[in-house]
Amino acid sequence: MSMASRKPKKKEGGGVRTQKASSSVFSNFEQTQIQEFKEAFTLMDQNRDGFIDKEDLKDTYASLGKTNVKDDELDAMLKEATGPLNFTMFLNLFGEKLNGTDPEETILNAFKLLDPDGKGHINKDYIKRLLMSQADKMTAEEVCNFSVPLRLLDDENCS
Ligand SMILES: [Ca+2]
Repeated sequence: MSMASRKPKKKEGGGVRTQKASSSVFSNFEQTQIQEFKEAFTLMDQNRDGFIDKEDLKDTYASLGKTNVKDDELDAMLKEATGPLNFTMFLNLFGEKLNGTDPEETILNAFKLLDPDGKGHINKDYIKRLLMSQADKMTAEEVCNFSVPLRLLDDENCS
């Protein structure tokens, strides 16, 4: 057999390829989308240590005017993560849900996650300030134009 001298095929990587999971989740999204997710993540990572934990969620809710969130609810949210909730994990968990066609929509989707029942407990002035300072810096009119149909803002100033 002339094939006898075949080289043993080197096993790819050989070891654990932990990077694979993270690179595949990133490859699901456009670079610009990832940037948008990063903005949303940064907004929620209140103490900027690269991980979203219970305190961050509490602070995020508090900054949105919602201070009566139960620990149980926060634990339930964090339980969805299989490890520390860093940006990669955040993408894995929320990427699909956050996916929007533009930065504003992405950020709004992030807020919808924070107020899943649409009870409107999110402070509308905060959202407005946010939308007018983030991304493409929307005007007050633009904020009205898309947030009212989405029932995110029930703003009497929007006509
Ligand atoms: Ca944090």
